[in-house]
Amino acid sequence: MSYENDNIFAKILRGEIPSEKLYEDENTFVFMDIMPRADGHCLVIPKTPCRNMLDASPEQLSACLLTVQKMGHAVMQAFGAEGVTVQQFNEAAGGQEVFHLHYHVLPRHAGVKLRP
Ligand code: DGP
Repeated sequence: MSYENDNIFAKILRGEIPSEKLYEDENTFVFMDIMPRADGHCLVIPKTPCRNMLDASPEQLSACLLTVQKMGHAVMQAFGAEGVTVQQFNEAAGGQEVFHLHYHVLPRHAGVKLRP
């Protein structure tokens, strides 16, 4: 499976459609999910083309996971969360809808379920 430049997250990276940016560094970009399943639900993506985790280079994987960790700490502090769930989907059969690698970072509170 190849990378397609017209996916929605590529358009966000190019500034062609708006997003609510939380964080950015040389290699990664973080923005709020448009359909949040928890307050503070955000997405971590690499700035370079990558279809999903199966397609990722070691550099893309490590950059994303370092930013996921950073955002985990940040959302726990910002949203008073007691934990963080990290989700990541690969290919349509694996639940992926947008074909640019992304990690969901979901602040969690004890006893509160994720919204569908
Ligand atoms: P998935 O590929 O299954 O991990 O789901 C894609 C996620 O991306 C889903 O939680 C909704 C989010 N999303 C889809 N389109 C947009 C968009 O245009 N802007 C933002 N901020 N998020 C989007």
